[in-house]
Amino acid sequence: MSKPEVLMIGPYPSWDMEDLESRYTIYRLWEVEDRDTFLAQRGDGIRAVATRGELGASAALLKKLPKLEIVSCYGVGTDAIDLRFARENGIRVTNTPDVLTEDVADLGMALMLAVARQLPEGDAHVRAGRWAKGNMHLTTRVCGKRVGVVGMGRIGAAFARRAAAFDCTVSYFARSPKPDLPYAFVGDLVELARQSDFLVVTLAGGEGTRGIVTGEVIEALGPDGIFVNISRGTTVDETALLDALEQGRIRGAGLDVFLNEPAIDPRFAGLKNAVLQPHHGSGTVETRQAMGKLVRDNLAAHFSGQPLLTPVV
Ligand code: 8YV
Repeated sequence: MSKPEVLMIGPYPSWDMEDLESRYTIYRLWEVEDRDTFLAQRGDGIRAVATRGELGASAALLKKLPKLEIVSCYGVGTDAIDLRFARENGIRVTNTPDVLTEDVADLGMALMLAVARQLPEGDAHVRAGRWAKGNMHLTTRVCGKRVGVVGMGRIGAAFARRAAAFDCTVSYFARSPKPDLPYAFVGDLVELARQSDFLVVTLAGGEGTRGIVTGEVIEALGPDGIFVNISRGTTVDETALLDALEQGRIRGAGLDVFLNEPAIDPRFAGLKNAVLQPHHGSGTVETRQAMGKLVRDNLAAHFSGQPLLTPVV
């Protein structure tokens, strides 16, 4: 029997590629120069798409795959996949929830600590030999501070647990209060920012949260406030954030996500008060192995007629 044809939008680690290549006929879209011609020639044989969170699958692409049955996403966020098109056309969609939650929350804590305690400056102070000439300037305490968590899904809750373990007072903004959680719900994001020393965004991306962190929210955080984003760049008014950071209207930011990744706004590179990461919240060997396995297990389940493990659509 011929192997099912799978279109990959971007590469996965070698351990996944080897397994996928042994089970499926794999097309590597990122290596294709003329995508339109390729899709016109091969599109109607493709039964599955394997993508990544940040690469997604647009309706324009999905329309060129008339026999498509499933999109399997390496990532929890499916905001870059046209779910409505998938739903309307009977295409299943899976993602990789849970397995990455703790690592993304860890990176949120790491960014919060790195910005407040100015780890990059400390590192540079030691390496440049400035320590022998004098002590580094003092930084900002994290423990015991007021942390506002924006979004209280799996990642928000995992982050809140970590912040609570640092004796921080946690409050949160979400679509609705979560009565099971021991944190204060604040239904107004500007008010949450006003009450917080650290504002940490853990929301899902997509139209429902686009630009939800407005200039007014950033302003409310104030000159001592630190902003952290481990969700999607789309959730923030990025121009307002850059202006506030450049003008010192907030103290700093720890950012794992941006608009237009990886070609992010060059203004970020000039900021001394921001710690930047290359969308690496889930970027550990352990988590990426679990994510890849989940993508492969979902595809295997689909092609053997078993229930999907983590269906979105
Ligand atoms: C990326 C993510 O998918 O889970 C998500 O939604 O954004 C990330 O885990 C990751 O960079 C894999 O490409």
